[in-house]
Amino acid sequence: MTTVETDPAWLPDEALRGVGTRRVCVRGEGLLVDTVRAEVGRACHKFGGSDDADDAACDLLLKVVAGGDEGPEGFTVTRTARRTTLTAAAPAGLLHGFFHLVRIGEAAFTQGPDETHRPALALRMLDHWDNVDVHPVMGQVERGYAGGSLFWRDGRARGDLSRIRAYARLLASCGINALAVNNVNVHASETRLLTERFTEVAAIAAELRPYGIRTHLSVNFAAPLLLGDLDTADPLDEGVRAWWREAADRVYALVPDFGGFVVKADSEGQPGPFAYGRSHADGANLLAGALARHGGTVHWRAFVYDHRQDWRDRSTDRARAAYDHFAPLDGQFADNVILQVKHGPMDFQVREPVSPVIGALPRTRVAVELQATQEYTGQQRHVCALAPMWSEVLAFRPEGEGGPTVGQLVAGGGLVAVANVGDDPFWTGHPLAQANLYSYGRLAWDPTADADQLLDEWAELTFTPDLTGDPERLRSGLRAVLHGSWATYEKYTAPLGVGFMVQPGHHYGPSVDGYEYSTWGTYHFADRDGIGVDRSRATGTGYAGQYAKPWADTYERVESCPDELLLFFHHVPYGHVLHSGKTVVQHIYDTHFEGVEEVEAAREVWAALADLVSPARHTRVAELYEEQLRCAREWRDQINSYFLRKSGVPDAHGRRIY
Ligand code: GCW
Repeated sequence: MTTVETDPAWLPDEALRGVGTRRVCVRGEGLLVDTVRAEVGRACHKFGGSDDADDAACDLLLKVVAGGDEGPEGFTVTRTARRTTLTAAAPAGLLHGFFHLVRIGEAAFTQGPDETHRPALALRMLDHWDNVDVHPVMGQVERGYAGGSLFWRDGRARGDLSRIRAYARLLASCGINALAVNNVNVHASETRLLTERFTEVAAIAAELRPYGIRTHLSVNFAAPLLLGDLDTADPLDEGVRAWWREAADRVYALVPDFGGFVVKADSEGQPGPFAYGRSHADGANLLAGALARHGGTVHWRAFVYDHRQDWRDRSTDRARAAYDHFAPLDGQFADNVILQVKHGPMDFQVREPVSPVIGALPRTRVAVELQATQEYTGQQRHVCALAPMWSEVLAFRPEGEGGPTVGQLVAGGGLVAVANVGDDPFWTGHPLAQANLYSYGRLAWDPTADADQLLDEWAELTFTPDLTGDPERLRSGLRAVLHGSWATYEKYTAPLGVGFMVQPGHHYGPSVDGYEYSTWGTYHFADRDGIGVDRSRATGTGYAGQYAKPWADTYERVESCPDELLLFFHHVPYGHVLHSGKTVVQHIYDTHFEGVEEVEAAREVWAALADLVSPARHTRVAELYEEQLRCAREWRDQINSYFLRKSGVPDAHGRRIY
């Protein structure tokens, strides 16, 4: 691997030229206004503008106007021939507005209609699955593909926190405003972050704060017990309540703007309220009670299922679990509890239906959790731009046509993504994986934004210094490698929504039966005649019935189920003809050949950009394309061979299958 200095990602100096060449005036007070002032100062110093123009003489005026109606984070841009004015009702709005101006570049200084922008979602969060200690199996960052943790090193918070400040700046510039600093699997030493080690969290919070990012902490539900203070963690025990109250009080004494707790309870071995015969509402409300008077929030994860099931037992369906556990609890959660639901019912597969939980708790604040880290989507060795998938999720209407979108339903809860960042010089390992972080933040700000446009926007900023040679060739090359990359990845991996087929444990690369006889509830049931999981009400697990009527009906029947989800909902013969007109098995062969061809083509497109892209970035991506291609061929050949051998049906085009 080539090494480079820390990459500027989507904020290369050059991207600030527009602001930096102007006579700028910043008005207002407070930490975030000071941040804007410092940004302006740096840009002007670099590009020869002035950062101390007075109101009358400036051509860019940024000011906080108390009483404005932009809300806590919104802003208004007014562009006349003489001057561009950015106003915000609060400092956070000024900061977001500043980065908006950076994003639109010279267009900020051409005349145009007034525009007011406000985030659709108040909470736009990243969850870091970072461990303080290096975990023997999971390493330092669980499902991390970009090196070690940005926050933790050698068993404690890093001494040099400057990179965290740079990170906060990147996050703020794409709209993110909250971050959890440790893994939801809270191991022994991480449990102590809440108590005697909270000063380390406070030091990190101090670096995130100037960019408007609130710090959250993942906590261990059994902390009062595990830390040896009490002999129970029962949520209804008075002593347990007092323990959490005191813990929260100490936290807020050090970090008054602390965001709250993230909790993975009764999930994959983490402790939870079930041990005491209590419900998840009891558990969540315990922590909510401790945080309420400080304005904190509990993010309670809905990822609760039986991870020790018997593959012989066809009646248990992991996909059903979150709904079965949580839908009956609607109305029982405190106001400062947010139920955090993975976007699909399983686990961040390349294709899943939208989780039926999202629309099932109208009296509960629900947040949707996405996975920016590419656990099942190529582990940041493959290009897989996820914005198109996330857009589909956010545009889904759980109640059918006329009902609200997922983006609208999560307005009270927010959007969360598992971070894809580490201490790698490119932040995300694969340089093009930065696009996932960026587009996530932008979609959280505006869930209706066009996914491809966001990818273009990311490219335009990131490649600003490279856009001097032959900008149109570079732009179209970047579009070609990014826009269709999720579709390509889907083609060469698990077909038609069936999921998994990955190597157990680390989840990289193919293993068709890797999870077929395991305890994890992730099966495809392929035999000589057919494949897929019957989740219908009529003859299957009944999962389809967890949706509101229009979707329950759509998914229930093979005829109306969309092709891309067919094997998620139904077990069908290999000869079943899809809406596309192809049989299932021919679809499998065709998509796997095509997927590899598309990777070959993308690799060529990238190679042809060598003269336009900075060498460090170009080389890193080129190296990774070799691995992506090797792995895609492995997927193609294992999947195609598996289904040829199972079904005995030859490829209609006589291509090579092993
Ligand atoms: O996707 C799975 C991962 C686990 C993860 C878990 C979760 C943090 O394989 O590594 O644990 O989900 O979301 O809790």
